[in-house]
Amino acid sequence: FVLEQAFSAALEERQFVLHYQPQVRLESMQVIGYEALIRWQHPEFGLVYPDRFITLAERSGFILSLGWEVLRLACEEMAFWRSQGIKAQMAVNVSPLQLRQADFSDRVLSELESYGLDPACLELEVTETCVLDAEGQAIEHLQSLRKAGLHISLDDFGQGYAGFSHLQMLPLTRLKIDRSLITKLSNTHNDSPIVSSTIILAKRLGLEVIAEGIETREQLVYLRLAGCDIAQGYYFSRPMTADQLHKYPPFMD
Ligand code: G
Ligand code: G
Ligand code: MN
Ligand code: NA
Repeated sequence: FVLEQAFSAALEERQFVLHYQPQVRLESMQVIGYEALIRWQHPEFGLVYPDRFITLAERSGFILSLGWEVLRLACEEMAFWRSQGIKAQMAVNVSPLQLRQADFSDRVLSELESYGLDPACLELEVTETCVLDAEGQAIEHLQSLRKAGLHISLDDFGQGYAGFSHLQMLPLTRLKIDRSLITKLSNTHNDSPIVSSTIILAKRLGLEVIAEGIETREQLVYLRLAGCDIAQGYYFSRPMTADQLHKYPPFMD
């Protein structure tokens, strides 16, 4: 199959790269970490975004190899940060299919260990579908990783089922409010009962709240008043290449 060959070749040629988008704690306005976002640096087509290939990678099973490559790249970058004395977390997106691997949690922990990294510096972003998906194994993996100190966040909350039961079934530390809800803020005169009550709900469950897709100062002010802990979006920064990040580290501001 042609696409599968292209994927494997790209992996071998190290054509997959991570871009990093800062996450800002609203209380201190300091960058506390970055979300790693994958891109395919294609020799012919240029920079290819994940919406063009993640679904295909999931269908072909390539997402498993790709997932380990992403983790390796993230650990490499975090090891570099550590060598520079930079304390920042890394959030990595995880496909539900990855959580079906019997050795998933063990392998994540041994990867962290091989780079000498504290598990608390890694956050896994999972989606609600992983609950429906993997016959309990997904949740067990997340529980062991949580126990080992990793952060687990529920990504894209408010986009799909937004099921309350999922919030209690998963060993979460953070809830990520989907961009679509944040975008709507500006159209509703910056008031949203859905956003503000989601924040209250999350806090009652002992979770930190991250809002993604923040683009305006008005959204920032609203979210801060509503008790949101952390924010991410173009208002602060677009996802940056490693070079950009090293040259203009926003955490130095
Ligand atoms: O960066 P961008 O907005 O184009 O990302 C689009 C989507 O791709 C996001 O929903 C994100 O969750 C997903 N994505 C980005 N990087 C990864 C990755 O490393 N693994 C997986 N499974 N999904 C990713
Ligand atoms: O994991 P997830 O699917 O949520 O990935 C977030 C995606 O949203 C990334 O592809 C990122 O490039 C994109 N993104 C991040 N901040 C903003 C923003 O402020 N506005 C818009 N339109 N997209 C954003
Ligand atoms: Mn994400
Ligand atoms: Na998201």
